[in-house]
Amino acid sequence: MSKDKLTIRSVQARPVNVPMARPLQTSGGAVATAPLVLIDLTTEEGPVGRSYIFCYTPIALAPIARLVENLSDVLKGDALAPLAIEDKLQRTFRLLGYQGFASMALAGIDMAAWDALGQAAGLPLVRLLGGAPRPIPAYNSKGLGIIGADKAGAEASELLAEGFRAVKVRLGYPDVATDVAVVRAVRRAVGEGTPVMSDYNQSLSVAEAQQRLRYLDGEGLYWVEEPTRFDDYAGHAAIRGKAGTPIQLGENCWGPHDMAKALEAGACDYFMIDAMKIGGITGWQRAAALAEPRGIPVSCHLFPEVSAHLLAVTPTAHWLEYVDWANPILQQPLAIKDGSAVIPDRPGVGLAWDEAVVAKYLV
Ligand code: SMN
Ligand code: MG
Repeated sequence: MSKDKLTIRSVQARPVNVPMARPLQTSGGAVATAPLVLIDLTTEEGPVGRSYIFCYTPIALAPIARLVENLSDVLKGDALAPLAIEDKLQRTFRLLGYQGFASMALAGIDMAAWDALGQAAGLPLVRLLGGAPRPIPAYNSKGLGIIGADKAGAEASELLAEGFRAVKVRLGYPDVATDVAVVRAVRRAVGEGTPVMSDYNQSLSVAEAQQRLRYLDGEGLYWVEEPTRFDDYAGHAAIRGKAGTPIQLGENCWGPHDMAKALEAGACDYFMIDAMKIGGITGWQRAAALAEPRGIPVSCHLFPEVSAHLLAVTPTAHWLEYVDWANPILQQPLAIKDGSAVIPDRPGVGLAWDEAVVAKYLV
């Protein structure tokens, strides 16, 4: 059978709850494990597209996996064309609404579909999208939760020692003095030249954020992420208007439409795309096209494996957020070399499950 025209046979979704070496406490909530739904999209012609979606809490695992599998019958027999799939699933969910679980399911299927296309073409995703592999600068984001100034310095050194040249620290301690003490502890550990990103995880009011940033502006932070609730774009714009540190947001924007509103409001200097919440590879490309004419540097949020390919075809590509949370269930985790992610020279995204480990963490 020809592989240049693929037909969807089935969509399988498996919920796994993967332990994290460093559970992450943020000021907006804790992530204690990596609750992932693994998607296998099987085609009649052979290629199996793979993706995972990140559910934030194990409570959401089973319902999201069920929702994805319920789409198997909706898509069975359809041509494997991501744009047509997106159109069909958006119509399926139009009355329910496009945010939340439905959007996560749609994005997971989109990423698996593009993966299958890459496999059929024998091309890594980056090449399928017209780009060429290159090293993608990465910061280590898998630690430096709310752990206090006493522990932050040592943890920052450990994160850098894993081969990175930048780290991200979570802020939002009960008072700004502790925020500053933590940032200074990290700075002492990593040295002057190392970018230190920071993240408030939506925990401050607008006024509080403006006040804290007056203290933090002198600390040389590379960016301050989500100082207030993610969808208060006017609030972010007001914070940004007074801040001397660049404002980063975007991980919680659902689709390019939310992103357009954030950019329209002047909410941020930098934007970070979450491959799942933005709508998969299809959504990412539209998002990248919004950022380019405005000159907004684009980083990724989570999903480092697929995001490495996508940043390589994003004209204003900035930083890859590295977390290793899916590594235990992957046969070949994303490699880091000289502070940058290495895009694998394998067809598609390059994800393959380590089935023995998957079996262990299956919910
Ligand atoms: C984050 C990511 C994933 C879960 C919790 C918190 C954080 C980040 O906002 O940007 O890394
Ligand atoms: Mg964040």
